[in-house]
Amino acid sequence: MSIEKTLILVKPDGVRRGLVGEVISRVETKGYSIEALRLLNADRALLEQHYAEHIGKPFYEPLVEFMMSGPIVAMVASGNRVIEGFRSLAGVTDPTVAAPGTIRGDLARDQGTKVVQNIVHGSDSPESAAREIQIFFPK
Ligand code: DAT
Ligand code: MG
Repeated sequence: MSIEKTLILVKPDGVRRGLVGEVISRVETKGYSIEALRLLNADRALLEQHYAEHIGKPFYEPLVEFMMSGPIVAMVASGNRVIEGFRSLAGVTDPTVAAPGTIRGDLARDQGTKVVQNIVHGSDSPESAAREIQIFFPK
């Protein structure tokens, strides 16, 4: 049985605020392993692939603009049930209601922008994880 992997992104708001270490620390403290990590400036083509499911939604263009607004950190984390586990560490999408104790609940809030800025991305299923890891770590 292969150990599960997930794609985690620290979004531009997280990098700008110096929260890369904090996110990595929460992942490692939980007991997951970091398998790969890179800092990059995402371009539109890459984000179109990554956020394909959201194309056409009202927040899609603001989402892409936000994700291109500064460097991001992409990483692959591994461990049993890490996909579900990281989503739990991240908290729900809306940081206003994300539970205290979660990354989004502790570190983010509504900024009044068209797109929700919530520090991190985490794959939501094994299929998404395989697809997204390939986008950010092709080989
Ligand atoms: P998640 O990142 O929790 O998996 P998602 O995949 O539904 O959420 O959406 C991707 C990102 O787009 C999300 O992190 C923040 C933004 N977003 C989602 N729904 C939104 C909405 N209704 N209004 C504004 N931004 C939204
Ligand atoms: Mg998602």
